[in-house]
Amino acid sequence: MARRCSATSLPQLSRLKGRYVLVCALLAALWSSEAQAGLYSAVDQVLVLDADSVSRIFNASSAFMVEFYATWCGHCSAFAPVWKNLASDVSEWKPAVDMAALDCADENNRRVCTGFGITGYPSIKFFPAYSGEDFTGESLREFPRDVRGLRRLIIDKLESHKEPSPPACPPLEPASAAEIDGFFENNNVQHLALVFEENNSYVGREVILDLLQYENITVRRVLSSEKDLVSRLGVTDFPSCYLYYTPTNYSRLPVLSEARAFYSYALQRLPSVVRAGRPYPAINDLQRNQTEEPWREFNRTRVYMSDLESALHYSLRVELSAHSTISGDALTALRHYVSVLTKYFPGRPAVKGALKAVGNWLQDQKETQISYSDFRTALDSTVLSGEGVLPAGVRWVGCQGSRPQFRGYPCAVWTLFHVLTVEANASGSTDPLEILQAMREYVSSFFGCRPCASHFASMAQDVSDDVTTPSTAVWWLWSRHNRVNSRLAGEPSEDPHFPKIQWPPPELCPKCHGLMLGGEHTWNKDEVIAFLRNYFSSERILPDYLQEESEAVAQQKALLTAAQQQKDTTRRKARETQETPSTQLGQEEEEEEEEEEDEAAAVATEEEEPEGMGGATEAKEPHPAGEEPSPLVQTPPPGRPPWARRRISRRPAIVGLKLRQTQEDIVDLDLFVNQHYKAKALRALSAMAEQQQEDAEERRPDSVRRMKRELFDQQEALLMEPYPHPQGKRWMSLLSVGFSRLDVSLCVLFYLLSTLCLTAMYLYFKLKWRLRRAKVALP
Ligand SMILES: Cc1cc2nc3c(=O)[nH]c(=O)nc-3n(C[C@H](O)[C@H](O)[C@H](O)COP(=O)(O)OP(=O)(O)OC[C@H]3O[C@@H](n4cnc5c(N)ncnc54)[C@H](O)[C@@H]3O)c2cc1C
Ligand SMILES: *[C@@H]1O[C@H](CO)[C@@H](O)[C@H](O)[C@H]1NC(C)=O
Ligand SMILES: *[C@@H]1O[C@H](CO)[C@@H](O)[C@H](O)[C@H]1NC(C)=O
Ligand SMILES: *[C@@H]1O[C@H](CO)[C@@H](O)[C@H](O)[C@H]1NC(C)=O
Ligand SMILES: *[C@@H]1O[C@H](CO)[C@@H](O)[C@H](O)[C@H]1NC(C)=O
Ligand SMILES: *[C@@H]1O[C@H](CO)[C@@H](O)[C@H](O)[C@H]1NC(C)=O
Ligand SMILES: *[C@@H]1O[C@H](CO)[C@@H](O)[C@H](O)[C@H]1NC(C)=O
Ligand SMILES: CC(=O)N[C@H]1CO[C@H](CO)[C@@H](O)[C@@H]1O
Repeated sequence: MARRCSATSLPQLSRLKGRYVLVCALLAALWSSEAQAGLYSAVDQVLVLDADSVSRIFNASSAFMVEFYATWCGHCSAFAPVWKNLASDVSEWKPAVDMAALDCADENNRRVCTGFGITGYPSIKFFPAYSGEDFTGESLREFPRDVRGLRRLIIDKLESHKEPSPPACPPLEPASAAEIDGFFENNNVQHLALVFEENNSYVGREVILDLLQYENITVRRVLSSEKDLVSRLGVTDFPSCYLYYTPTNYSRLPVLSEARAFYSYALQRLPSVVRAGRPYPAINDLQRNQTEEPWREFNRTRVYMSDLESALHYSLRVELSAHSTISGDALTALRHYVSVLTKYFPGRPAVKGALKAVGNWLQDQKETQISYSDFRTALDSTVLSGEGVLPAGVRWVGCQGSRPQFRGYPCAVWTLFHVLTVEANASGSTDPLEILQAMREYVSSFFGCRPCASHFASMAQDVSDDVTTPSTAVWWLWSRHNRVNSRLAGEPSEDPHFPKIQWPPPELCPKCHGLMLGGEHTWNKDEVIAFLRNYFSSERILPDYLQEESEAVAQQKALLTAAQQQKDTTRRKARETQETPSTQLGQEEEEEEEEEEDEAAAVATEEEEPEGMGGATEAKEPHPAGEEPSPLVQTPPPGRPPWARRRISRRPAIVGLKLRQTQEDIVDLDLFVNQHYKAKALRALSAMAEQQQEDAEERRPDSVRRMKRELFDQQEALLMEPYPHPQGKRWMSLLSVGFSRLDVSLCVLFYLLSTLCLTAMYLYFKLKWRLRRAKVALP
């Protein structure tokens, strides 16, 4: 199938080709047996290996810990959470040692596993940096089954690593007094942190590795037996951590508890310590110039109503507008979303009134499908009926980013749902899953960032098992949010002024943090819930920077009038056009113009938005049709958040028009993926390039398949369907990859075209041959 499709290289179609090769490859994957999902996925920080990608562990600049498992083995599924937790626990160590897993139950990996001499599962092998292809790994027999033990094992392996050791691995051996004295002469860093500890403690080495990706700081361990230094600094506690500048200038690092997590927390956030490769955040980043949105001062430990109202505006007026009609699962999602908002949104009376009116309107809709423009009319006309008003435009406050591409909407979405879970608990809700289900459905049906949606969906699979009371719902959302933070720390989407940390940090909630017996960090569940219930409570939400209600009403009315006027004008124009002979064309134009008119209203509404968040504004941007940049090499246009970029024009009346715009979307999507999943995306994209030559889809690693599915789902959603899982396409979603009819029919079309082309060639040559024969036969 794939081969046939990719053989269609008619020049005029070549622009579409790359895309449809992918489509075809995915179709091919459907025909072949769907490989099993395995125990690890893209949301885990474990590199999923397979027969093709296993070569990555050879001659790599980092060492590898590889787990060989079988999906069906009970011990393996029991061990998988440990391996995942370990991977996220040591995710900062990746440049020195990376974590991987390989599913030996997968037919295609059988040969590889045999080659490594794997006989039982789970097995763990250590591959030092720069291992050769013929090296079968160092078996770690009787390995510990807990995170702490495994982490120490990794350190032991790194310490005994033979040359050449991983270049990124910092020195782990204890420092001597002489070394410390000459340190600043030989090194150009600002901070030197010394962890004083006993010979058998691992804390120092763990902190050294935790800080390995940070610049402007060096961490060394000093043993308690180093009497000279110990007495010079007057060290009495082991372990303890000191910041050392000169023999007379040093200070003890103030921490809540003397343990690894607290040292790392504190050191990573010292002034001028930055993650390597990230631009050093300039202080004046936050002082905007005249042309930009002014910076709104805010308290970082508070929640602002302005963010929540902006999130509502953006989701209801911009994000939803990507769906011209809403039905099926998407309609259910919308009903649930509006329903929890009506019940629990702790807003101003005017906003609550507007939400209530929209909720009632939705309830009155008995059809199986609604049009977005009707929904929008219902939302906007609440101001005319005096039921309330949802202010238009976005004003981020607590969710401001230091650059337009950072924070904003996704930050406010998190905040909104945290507030809703807390509010549901406070108002005595009896259904613990109400909010989380509404969130899951909203995110999966509408959230503009499609990869986020699929990651969230896979994280939220187990929600109904874990959440039994409204207060565990609060806890659940917090813990998933922290998992996302851990995965995204250091990614290009991270705002350097708002680093992604495990939240709340010790200074914000000291009681939330605790230590287990072995010195492992732990969260005090009850304290965290209590903290969240206070932090996100409705009484604490600040009303600063909110638009005045009267102002909002006046603005909304003006917008409605303007939209109405424009409608009248276009109607009149359309009628005039209709009177000319080509009536049919006229009608088409009218339809089209009505679409534009909606856009115009949306644009008008989004006037206040900082650049980049206005999805509708985006649609106006002309794109030179001739130069289609390659999706893989284009650099991102500055100043646009990835989610804004994909939300482009929604209701084109003509498919041809739509196709062109969708292509732009694809470019943006790739950028997004590139930005957000640097490493994973590179893996996946290179795999995809290979994909175009061969159709060995089932052998792809899970993460790659997932990535592709995401890419594909997103393209598909944009290309054809106003909502992701329309009922009419049951058979397609049954196959677990949502295909749109257009994709399938284009593939079939290509197939037919290539067949036609081949037939034509065949007929041509046959004719020619016959003519020649006739000529020869002539005397
Ligand atoms: C459902 C969902 C899935 C997402 N998936 C992805 C993804 O896969 N890839 C991607 O690149 N981006 C994803 N994002 C976006 C990403 O999580 C951030 O929202 C975005 O990068 C902006 O980050 P931020 O710095 O504003 O902090 P955010 O993570 O948005 O947090 C907002 C605020 O909430 C508070 N907070 C932080 N952690 C917690 C916590 N654990 N509990 C309670 N409050 C907390 C802090 O005050 C923080 O400033 C997703 C967003 C959502 C809503
Ligand atoms: C291993 O990688 C280095 C550079 O990273 C390269 O010079 C060397 O040739 C590679 N060795 C093999 C056997 O591939
Ligand atoms: C630290 O302990 C190891 C073994 O536990 C021992 O071999 C080594 O000599 C000790 N080093 C010091 C400085 O005591
Ligand atoms: C100690 O060194 C730090 C960093 O160089 C400096 O900021 C601080 O002022 C110094 N303190 C004293 C007392 O000299
Ligand atoms: C170290 O910090 C200083 C500011 O104190 C900064 O100018 C410098 O760029 C930082 N170095 C690195 C490598 O980030
Ligand atoms: C002001 O902001 C605009 C838009 O971001 C930018 O192009 C311009 O260079 C900035 N000017 C200064 C002086 O920073
Ligand atoms: C921010 O809010 C907290 C809690 O209300 C308060 O203690 C703190 O002083 C505030 N910070 C600023 C800078 O206003
Ligand atoms: C109103 C209500 O039911 N609040 C509950 C929220 O959850 C906590 C448990 O953490 C309960 O104690 C409250 O009663």
